[in-house]
Amino acid sequence: MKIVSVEAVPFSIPYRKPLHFASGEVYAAEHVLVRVRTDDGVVGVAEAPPRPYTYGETQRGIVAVIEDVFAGQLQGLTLLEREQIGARLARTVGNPTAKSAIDMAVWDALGKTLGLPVSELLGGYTDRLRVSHMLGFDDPETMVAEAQRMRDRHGIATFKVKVGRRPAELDIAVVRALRDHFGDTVELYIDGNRGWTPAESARAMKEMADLGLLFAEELCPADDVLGRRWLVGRLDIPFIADESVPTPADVTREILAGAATAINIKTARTGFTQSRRVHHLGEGLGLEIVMGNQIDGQIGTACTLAFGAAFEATSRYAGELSNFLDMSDDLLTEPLQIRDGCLQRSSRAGLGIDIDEDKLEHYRTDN
Ligand code: MUC
Ligand code: MG
Repeated sequence: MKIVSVEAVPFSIPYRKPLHFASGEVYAAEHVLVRVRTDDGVVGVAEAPPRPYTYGETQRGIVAVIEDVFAGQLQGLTLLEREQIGARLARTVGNPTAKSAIDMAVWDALGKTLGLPVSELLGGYTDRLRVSHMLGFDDPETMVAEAQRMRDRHGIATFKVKVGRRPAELDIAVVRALRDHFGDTVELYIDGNRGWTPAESARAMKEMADLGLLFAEELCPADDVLGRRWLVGRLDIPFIADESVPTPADVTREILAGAATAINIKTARTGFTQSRRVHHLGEGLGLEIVMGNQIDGQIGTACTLAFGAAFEATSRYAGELSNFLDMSDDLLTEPLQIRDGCLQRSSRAGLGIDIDEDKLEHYRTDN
């Protein structure tokens, strides 16, 4: 069970349908495949998605920090020493997706070594999650058509609508068009990625008061300290903190500050070990939890699913597990399949996924 190497392989897979949102846009999944090997020949995998506009990481930076700093620090530790692994990674500040991918690859290797699914090792609450699909910026007709396509093909009935544009009427028209089209048959919530001011957010929420929104997420920056507290205090639906809560300490700070009433857990930024801490904290504070999407590919989605299915609080709401559908291809031998609006986790050991080596050879960008 001793770790003998940690490998970081950059790859690039184009998006069939790019995603646009208030803080950035994605045209290709330029991620990093992380592989942790043990002296028994077991290989654990996970992926790190660079999100410079959210965490400041780049693809080359992720490869460099893993190769130059983290790989050497972990050599010789066993898969059971996960707190020691975390402590060594924590000597370097930042780099959340690089650290998380290593953590999740370690858990995958541990599950494979023990012959047990990671989701069961974490908590084993259920075997599936309902799926929420994220709709990027476009005009109302295109976004309604996209939602209808997701409904028809995959049975998805929960949609997170990206908002935060100026004027806000652009986004309000989309949410209204979705509600008019689907009536009460779908759940809708919005994510501003900090695009609006607190006052703009309050005005937009007033305009959408009749649209039955489930949540509002990061409409304005948490750094607008008093404005954000003012906004959250006047809403009658939960306000989700996403990019403002990448650590357990941030969750504590933002919740105690009145800057949010619910949280996203993203395994891409807190792995399994830290996500478990965030989950327990959220449970203790009585928060609503939504499993978020870091614009993950299928490897990242399998990780989100494994964690979300492990606990009651993380499987209560639909998880954001469908963004990979917008990619032109992926790296798994058996693609994930969303059926009847749900994604079922693998019952195989570890994460239950296998990398297609031919595809990796084709999409890797380091040779
Ligand atoms: C989301 O929920 O915000 C877009 C930016 C990011 O950090 O994550 C995605 C999705
Ligand atoms: Mg978000």
